[in-house]
Amino acid sequence: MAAERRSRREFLKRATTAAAAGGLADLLPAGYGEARESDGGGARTPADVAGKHSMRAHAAAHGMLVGCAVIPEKLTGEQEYANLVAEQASILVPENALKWAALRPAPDRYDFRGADIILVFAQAHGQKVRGHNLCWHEALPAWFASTVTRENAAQFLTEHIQTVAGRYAGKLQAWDVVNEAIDPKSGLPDGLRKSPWLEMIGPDYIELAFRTARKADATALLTYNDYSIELDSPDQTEKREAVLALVKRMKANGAPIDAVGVQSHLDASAELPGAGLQKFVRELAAMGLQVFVTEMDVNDRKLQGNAEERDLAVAGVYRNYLTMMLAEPNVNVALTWGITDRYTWLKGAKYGRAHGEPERPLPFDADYLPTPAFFAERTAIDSRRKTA
Ligand code: 9MR
Repeated sequence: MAAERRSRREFLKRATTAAAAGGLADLLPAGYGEARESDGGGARTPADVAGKHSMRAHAAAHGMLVGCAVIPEKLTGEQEYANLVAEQASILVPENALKWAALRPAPDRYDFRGADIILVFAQAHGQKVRGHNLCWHEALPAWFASTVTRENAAQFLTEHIQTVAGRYAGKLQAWDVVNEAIDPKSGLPDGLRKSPWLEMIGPDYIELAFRTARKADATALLTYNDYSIELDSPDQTEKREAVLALVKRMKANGAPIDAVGVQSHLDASAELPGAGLQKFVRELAAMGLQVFVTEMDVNDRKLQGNAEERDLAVAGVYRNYLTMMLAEPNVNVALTWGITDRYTWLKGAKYGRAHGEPERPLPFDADYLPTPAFFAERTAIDSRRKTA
């Protein structure tokens, strides 16, 4: 343990030095390394990121909500995880607990235990909750393929939304009503994804889902959520334009949509999001829609360089991206996809760093210490106007 602490201290010192050398010192607060050293290197939630220095306190001072995807079993089973989520987040989203696969053990049974844990936790800690999601082509239960047909698909979708959105009516900040319905690579009209819902119900499934959600919950902000719509690359530009066209069609048809979720799974080795996304956010604002950063993390698996350099590159993406997004008046909510690198979905052979090193895509590392990305995100929040 002592050796582990020493190496953590050394790492933090090296990170500070690397930041200064790379001209990125402003990504880290003064004394980033020393602060950990004086708290013994093993202390949890160092004082400089707790209380009024926490992400949620900074977000509140700047009129916005900040938070992360959470795992109910960790909220109840791991005190350190629960403490960190309580301290840092003012909005939570279940990473998986509200998906069909989690909620629907059988066609005629619902299991709300995981989602309920999150709602209770949030209420106890003064946090809002987003719902994710009501309609997606993934995370469908095993029985789905053999049970849901062209004949009954619309009924299954409607009943699911009535039951789930109805149960939490009035309690959620927003619902991701339809998730990831656009995929120009599917080669279908309007860039629609070849999903079971499209195949069984047809393109109307999207508006059916939104209209049913509005009837079930009059207050949650109804959201369309998608990924790979951030960059100015040809593929992402095409996808973003298809999302905008979808929203415009929905508005023209009078379908109830309040917001678009930009997932923001970014890659530290790629270009930064820029003018295209900014224009998109403003076009949505002109239509009266909010934009949420719903699932941010920054993948560093393709980066060269040592751990400290890669951490700083990840932090640079956090700062630049969130500074751009949070400057827009209709962007007032930002969540990361998890809070600690210990439980990031980017783990494992597919996404891990070179040489088997773990990914560090989130604001807290696997030991629950803040990464440079934490300070970068907090700095971006601070770049917003202060609330009165
Ligand atoms: O992080 C989630 C992972 O644990 C699940 O196995 C997976 C399938 O349900 O979904 C992941 O979350 C996804 C989210 O629901 C939608 N956008 C992409 C996210 C990462 O794949």
